[in-house]
Amino acid sequence: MDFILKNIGLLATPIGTTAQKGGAQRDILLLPDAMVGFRDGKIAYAAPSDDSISADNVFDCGGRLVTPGLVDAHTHLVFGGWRQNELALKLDGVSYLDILKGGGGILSTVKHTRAADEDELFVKSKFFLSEMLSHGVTTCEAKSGYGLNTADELKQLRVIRSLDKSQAVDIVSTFMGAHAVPNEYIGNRTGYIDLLLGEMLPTVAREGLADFCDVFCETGVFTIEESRRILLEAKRLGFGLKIHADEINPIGGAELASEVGAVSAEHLIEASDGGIAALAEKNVAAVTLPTTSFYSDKPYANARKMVQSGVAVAVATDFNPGSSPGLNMQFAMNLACLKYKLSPSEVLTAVTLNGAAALGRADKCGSIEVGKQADLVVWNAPDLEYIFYRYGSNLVDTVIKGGVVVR
Ligand code: IZC
Ligand code: ZN
Repeated sequence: MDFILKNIGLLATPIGTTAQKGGAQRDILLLPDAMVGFRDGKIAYAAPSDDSISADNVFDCGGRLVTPGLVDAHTHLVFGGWRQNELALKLDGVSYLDILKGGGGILSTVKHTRAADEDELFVKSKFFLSEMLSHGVTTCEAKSGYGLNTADELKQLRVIRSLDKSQAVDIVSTFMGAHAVPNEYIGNRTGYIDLLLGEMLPTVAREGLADFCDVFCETGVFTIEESRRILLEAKRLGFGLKIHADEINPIGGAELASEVGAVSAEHLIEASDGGIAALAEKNVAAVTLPTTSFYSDKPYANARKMVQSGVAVAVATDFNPGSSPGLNMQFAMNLACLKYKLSPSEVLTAVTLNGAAALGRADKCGSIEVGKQADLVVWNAPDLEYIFYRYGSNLVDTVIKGGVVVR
């Protein structure tokens, strides 16, 4: 063994290489007095303490809680500028979609992202990743969608690729050219969709710059028909599919996710009962985003119903400069527990194994099991309830990524 974590007070982890849904979402392993050993960056032992096992490096957890590293399965990580000016508009009751219609919102971030060069975006986002890591995140997703032309979408995706290679957090990349229709195509939506299908998607595919394709399927953004067309072409080119579905209006995004065979549907605040049933039927994971509900002062997704219906529920931050300018997964976990009424064990699965499954990585990370990447968090906490009960402080003691202490 290269490395041993000993004196773990409680090891808490979901088990499996696929998403856990229904009753299985809360069916986690809770092992007191445990030990975890690593070899070559992978977990080689995870079981009750055993004094006969030795290693070159030993880390004493001092009786603390250990969980898998957190997976933030939905972020808009790479962007220019900020949007603090929208706070006053929000307080005056101007809606997110009205801000966008007025050329602000996403379109304001597009302006600043286009104006920024790769180095600037890289340095800014790298700082976010280090903050995410310090809060326990070892894998995240990052979407493009603030370029909205071929060159600037590619620029964002190249920054994501460089970031993945240059720091500890693993990043899964999603192409989201269908985030909004850019100013120069307002009045010519079809022209933009033709550009997206004819130039952006094939180039991103050829350069291998993204694993997934996502569409903001929403009133005033992309319709169900437009989203279907984009997603089916992305599927044909080999992308996994994601959809921003039924966030603000119940227009059938969840049903579309099921129809096109998406890996995940995201937001789902307004998803219909039929939409939730459709997700369950086709094994589409629900990536729910409670900090967005909090920050936008919107209702919370019915995650309890999703679990009851057999949908695998993940919880992520939606970190972006508009509707969720916070990247603390621990706050998302607090809200998922308090507002979704999910139990601590259900939320733990949501932010580890189910998040990994929503990124197609459940065979590699998301649980503490022999053969998986050694991505773990040692918490300043004696048990699992504690990290849902305390809020507002960073409760991470130590983060281990690929068998190395990184924080
Ligand atoms: O920049 O507003 N919802 N896209 C869809 C976002 C939020 C990000 C943004
Ligand atoms: Zn989003």
